[in-house]
Amino acid sequence: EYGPAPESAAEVNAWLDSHERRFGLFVGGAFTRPGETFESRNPATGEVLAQVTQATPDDVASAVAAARKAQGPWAKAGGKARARVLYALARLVQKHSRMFAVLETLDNGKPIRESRDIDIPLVARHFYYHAGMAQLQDAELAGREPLGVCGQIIPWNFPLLMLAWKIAPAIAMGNTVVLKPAEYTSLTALLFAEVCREAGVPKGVVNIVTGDGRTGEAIVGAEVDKIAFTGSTEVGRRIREATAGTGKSLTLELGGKSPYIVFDDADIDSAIEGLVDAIWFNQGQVCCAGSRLLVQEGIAETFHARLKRRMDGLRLGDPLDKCIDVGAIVDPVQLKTITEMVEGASGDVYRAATAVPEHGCFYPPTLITGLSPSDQLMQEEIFGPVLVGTTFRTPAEAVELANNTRYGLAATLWTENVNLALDIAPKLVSGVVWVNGTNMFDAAAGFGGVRESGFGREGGWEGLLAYTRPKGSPKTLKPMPA
Ligand code: TXE
Repeated sequence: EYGPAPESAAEVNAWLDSHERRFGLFVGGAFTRPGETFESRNPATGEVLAQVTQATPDDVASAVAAARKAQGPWAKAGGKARARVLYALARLVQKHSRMFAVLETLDNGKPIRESRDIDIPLVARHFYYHAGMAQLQDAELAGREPLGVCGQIIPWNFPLLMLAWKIAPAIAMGNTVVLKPAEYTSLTALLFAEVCREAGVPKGVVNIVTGDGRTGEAIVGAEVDKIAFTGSTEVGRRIREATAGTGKSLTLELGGKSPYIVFDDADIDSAIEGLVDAIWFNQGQVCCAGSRLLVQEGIAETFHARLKRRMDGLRLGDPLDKCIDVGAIVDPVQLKTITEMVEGASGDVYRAATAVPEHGCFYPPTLITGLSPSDQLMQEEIFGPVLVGTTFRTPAEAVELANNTRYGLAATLWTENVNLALDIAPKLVSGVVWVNGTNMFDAAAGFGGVRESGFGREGGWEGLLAYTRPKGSPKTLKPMPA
């Protein structure tokens, strides 16, 4: 059971070889011939996994046309018919889960334990949940109709899971989609395209176009009815500007600098385990990562000492190894950003005394304490395995520090005092607040931010309604008069 399992990559390699390691786009239910391509690499080894097509604006227009053609019949098919397709997708994700997990780990660098036990099961759960919700549209949601064609742009940190968050509710409600995975991690989306064929998804309902930001811009500018974006705050701002006045619906799920507050009565062991999950899960490349540690003064010394000991025990290395806790950073560019941000740090920097592989994009778990609240590292998203922290004296000060950010995606607090938790949680300006736990996700619960973390919710009722409008509202593709 333990140790690297190279044989698990054999079926993935066979699949990549069956495409001669060159992929076209998935448009209208079939793969196009590869156009101009770029490389997708394994960040743990630097090995080129495949060549992926850089979709042009014309390619995007073809995909949108295919989605447009498919949309009417898909909406008319009704909730039950759509549910059958979503259930088939869920079952096939489970059937191919090993292949999806290994491919995700090879392409993204995340530990196989995470892709196998978290990402892929949550993907299946998302399709099961939305299969159930699709049927509701025939009854409880009969007063609402789909938006039409949705352009969806996703990041590289949870490639298949973000795809599921976007595609499942959209197609459940009768929309069709043109989705672009991030350029670092296109491969599980392409495998998913193949699974769509196996599941009997009608041609044109799901279209996958690969490429970088230029392809993303083409989607934003195309004749679509909605843009759903998850990624950096900077690009989110640009998309908001580009869609303003076009009548396109928009949801943005952006960055964060989420506080992780530990009160002096907290169960320290649990709070430390929670912290490992909050900031070292997926190498800290998580939008809601608990990346800002706020510890009450009375326990700060003990807490930091125990945390450092726990950090030293984290194992870094080959993401395919089932014993590994921390895998590879997604790309050399991201690794460079993290390295430079930490090099410029003014506080006390503690690097875990764990062995770091010489080659590949690896960065050790790092803790930086003694920073002032206004310090750049306390304010900016690092998006890596780097925790920054300071201390507080009173609950009021904790709230003030926690809210001292331009973001508002998630917050975690640890205390054994339920009254304190109930008092503090509503005062935190945050899309989600977790108490004595962290990273708790479910398809039935809405997730999303406030402030510069974006707007709109994914999952739950709100996420579903965001892919519909009241029946009979005018289609608003034309620019509004100035
Ligand atoms: O993100 P981008 P990057 C943050 C994190 C990270 C930083 C940079 O801090 O270090 O962003 O990462 C597409 N129009 N997050 O550069 O560029 C792009 O191709 C339309 C937080 O990779 O935002 C990809 O598919 N689309 C975050 C997607 O946007 C454009 C997750 C995200 O890439 C585009 C990722 C454009 N002009 C990064 N430019 C989170 N909240 O989880 C790029 N894209």
